[in-house]
Amino acid sequence: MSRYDFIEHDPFAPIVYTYKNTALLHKETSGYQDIEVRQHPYFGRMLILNDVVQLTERDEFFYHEMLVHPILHAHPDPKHVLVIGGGDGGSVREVLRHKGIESVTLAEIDPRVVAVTKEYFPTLRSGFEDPRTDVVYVDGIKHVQAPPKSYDAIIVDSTDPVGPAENLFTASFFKAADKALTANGIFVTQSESLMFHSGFVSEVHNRLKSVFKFADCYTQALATYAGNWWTFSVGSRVLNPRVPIRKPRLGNRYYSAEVHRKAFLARAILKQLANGSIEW
Ligand code: AG3
Repeated sequence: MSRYDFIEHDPFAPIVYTYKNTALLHKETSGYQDIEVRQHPYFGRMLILNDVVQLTERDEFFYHEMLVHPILHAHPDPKHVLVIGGGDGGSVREVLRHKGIESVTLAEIDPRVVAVTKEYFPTLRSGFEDPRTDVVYVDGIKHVQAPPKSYDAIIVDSTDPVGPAENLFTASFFKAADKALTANGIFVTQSESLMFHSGFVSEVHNRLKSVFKFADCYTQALATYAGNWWTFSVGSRVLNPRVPIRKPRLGNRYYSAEVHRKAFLARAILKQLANGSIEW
């Protein structure tokens, strides 16, 4: 198999990453985007959408554990969870590890992302085989505007805010998400790099603040995303996301109560975000 370098074209990032010695395993253009799967000597298999790396086998657990577990541990008893985007199944897999989950709805716009990742990423697909999982191929915005049920948690595992995912970061989407939540429901979205996109993180934070009593933000270092210092933005009417109120189950690779508490931004930095941008 020929091996060659893959250069990431992330329109949202001021730097360019080159992954050395990748092998192309799959390439197609779906109705929504270009989908590629590559094999890398260090990162393992990589999922690439529109030339932007979405996950690698090597470090996806940091992203998926840190997207899912903080809000689910801040909730006393999550039963019904909605994942928007996340067609690779990684977030669904993590949700299902919580005892007491009765249903996970995955609202993914592109059926081909699900089909391709099911075929090429065996460590991600367990959630698709679970009877509690319901996959619907729909625009996440449409789904929250007319939700079939109320959710205890809504998790947005989207691509970058360019193209179709742009609408998933608007105040009107956050309002619709709030309505689709139960009274003590909780919301989280991946929200880009604190280093490179702090203006955007600030916009997301203030939009969440205009809808939810608790608007907060935590971070996780992720080697595979340009900017590395990745943010996750949270909204909730009644639950303080900073406080893990249930004991983490054993067996996480990274997430723990200690990690949860340390992940949240210092109040002074959150304040700067609320004021429009970070001073660096
Ligand atoms: N979701 C995409 C995270 C953002 C990636 N952006 C970037 N590299 N510029 C990841 C999907 C994994 N379930």
